[in-house]
Amino acid sequence: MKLNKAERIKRTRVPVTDPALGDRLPPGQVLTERFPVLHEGDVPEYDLNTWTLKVWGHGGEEIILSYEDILGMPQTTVTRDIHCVTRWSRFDNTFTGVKFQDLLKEIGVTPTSEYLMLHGDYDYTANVALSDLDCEDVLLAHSLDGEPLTAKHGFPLRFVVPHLYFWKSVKWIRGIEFIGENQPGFWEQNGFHINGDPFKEERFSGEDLDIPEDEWEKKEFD
Ligand SMILES: Nc1nc2c(c(=O)[nH]1)N[C@H]1C(S)=C(S)[C@@H](COP(=O)(O)O)O[C@H]1N2
Ligand SMILES: [Mo]
Repeated sequence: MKLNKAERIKRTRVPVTDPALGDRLPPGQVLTERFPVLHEGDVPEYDLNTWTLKVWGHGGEEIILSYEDILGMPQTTVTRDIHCVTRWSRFDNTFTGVKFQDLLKEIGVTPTSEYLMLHGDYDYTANVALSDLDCEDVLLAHSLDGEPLTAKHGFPLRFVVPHLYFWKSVKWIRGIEFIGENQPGFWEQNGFHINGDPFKEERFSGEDLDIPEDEWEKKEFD
């Protein structure tokens, strides 16, 4: 029997953390210099003239942004470590894009709900608390290390929430939905933790769920 993703991660040997990395590497993580590619489904292709980002659920009318709108907003660059629940961490990733805080200012949205659902192609979702997005280093990023994101890493726009496990950093972001009550997104419904703080090792949900096959079969780097 093939194990589902959460079950497989649970069974992998817990790596010994290099003490020289101090508190920088979260517990149970291994440092990698390569940049693994992980996702469900196909890599989308876009025409940037028709690409849109929608925002809804905030009380007002649905807001539809073009790629030009995003590039016209204040731009921010941050360098952060990222941590994947499959146990790799990568230090010093420099992302450029629009801070979530600036996006809200630019579109004049004052959130009244505490939770959001992020929607990425194709039909990928991740739930996040507003408090986890209301940070100086949460970006809708279009570039990594000064270059546009590659298609596999989320071109043209991805979320980057560096202080949560990387599954929350939705690639190919197309929708930002404000939701009244916290609801699990794709991986959160499939054995993973509702919050996902790597320093607290919030990897798995307690429930024993039936989980579909995952992207690990085609592990690759880009
Ligand atoms: N749209 C979308 N975003 C996604 C995913 C996905 O399947 N679809 N996978 C998530 C997971 S599980 C991880 S670990 C990271 C991987 O990002 P990377 O391929 O740039 O390393 O993207 C996240 N964002
Ligand atoms: Mo992941």
